[in-house]
Amino acid sequence: MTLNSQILGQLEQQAIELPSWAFANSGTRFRVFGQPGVPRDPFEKIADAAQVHKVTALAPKVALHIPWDKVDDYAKLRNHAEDLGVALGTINSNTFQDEAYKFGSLAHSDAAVRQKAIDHHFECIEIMNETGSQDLKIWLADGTNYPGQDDMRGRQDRLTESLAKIYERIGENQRLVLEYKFFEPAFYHTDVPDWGTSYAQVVALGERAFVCLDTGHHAPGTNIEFIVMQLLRLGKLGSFDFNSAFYADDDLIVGAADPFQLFRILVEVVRGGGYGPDSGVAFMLDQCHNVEKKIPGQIRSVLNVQEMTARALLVDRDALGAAQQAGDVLTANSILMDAFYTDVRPALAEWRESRGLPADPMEGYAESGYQQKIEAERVGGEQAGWGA
Ligand code: PSV
Ligand code: MN
Ligand code: MN
Repeated sequence: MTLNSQILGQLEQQAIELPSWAFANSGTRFRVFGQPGVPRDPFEKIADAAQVHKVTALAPKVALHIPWDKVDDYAKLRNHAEDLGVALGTINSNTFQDEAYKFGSLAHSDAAVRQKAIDHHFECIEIMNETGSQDLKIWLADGTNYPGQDDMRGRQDRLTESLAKIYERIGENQRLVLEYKFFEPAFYHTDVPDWGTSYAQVVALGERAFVCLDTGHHAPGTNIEFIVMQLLRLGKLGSFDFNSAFYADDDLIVGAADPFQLFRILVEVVRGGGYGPDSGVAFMLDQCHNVEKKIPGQIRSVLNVQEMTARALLVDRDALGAAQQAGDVLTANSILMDAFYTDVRPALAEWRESRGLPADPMEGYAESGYQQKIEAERVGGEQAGWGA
């Protein structure tokens, strides 16, 4: 099995958005281990993200998180990004770090708190207008810890109303993307816990509202590729937050914990028309690099996505369809496994070299001297926001 020119043409179109927060210091609730050379401001986060794109040609956009990436002049930030060969991408809102949001934000029982959260999203939309961003991504920590703590039905109704107000402000060429997560920080119920709830909410909003699927936001054992298939079938898969998990929202390097799961997801993405610039499906990473270095961590991640996409594109669709139609279980399964077990790394390395990229981008970055430079120059780097 080889990567023919058609597959290479498809791979050339791959674009993965990097999260700005992956470059800053992050950790767990137990400890944030600071690293030398981490960015001190959003400008430096973008400079680091641009290094990933430089050695891989895979990561042309950087997602921002507000207020973690708040600056006085977004046009300046946009120009800075463009000068470095990348663009500003998704704007992520934050309604989980303010004292007012102790009992929720868009679903809160107090209208004043809901309005505060809505206003924050209005501010995010204004920022999107300046950064040229297409997507407003909303992940809510809203939920309760104890049965009876609040009325789940009332919260869901309030959430619908709040989202409608935000959606009204979304521009013609913008989208609202609603992310779900089954638990944490709320431990009894979460207001947007699953794809079905996110789907119901975005369908009620309209055609520019979509679901965001974060691969780490499901209970262990969940068949995530089935959800991918269903959302693509329904035309409501807006974006991915890729990462990997052994247990819950681990935010580890995508493809690290379960490469086969990443393959199965990408097979459904390709099957469902979710791959490519016109698919309407944004590939994003949502990861934390707590113990490994940040920039190489992101390089490893985008390469993992590229390798697994190549394998998904290798699946012999015609032969698979015929075997499925004939009820030939073992042949159908082996066609899929043949693609999964194909080592595409040598072919990808050769292809990169032919495009003027380092055959091994990890090595290319290590040899660039950038890491040594930032470690020497930057003192007092930022926390991602999680530990702040
Ligand atoms: C919290 O679980 C979370 O990891 C969500 O996945 C968001 O996408 C991300 O934080 C940034 O807000
Ligand atoms: Mn996420
Ligand atoms: Mn998460």
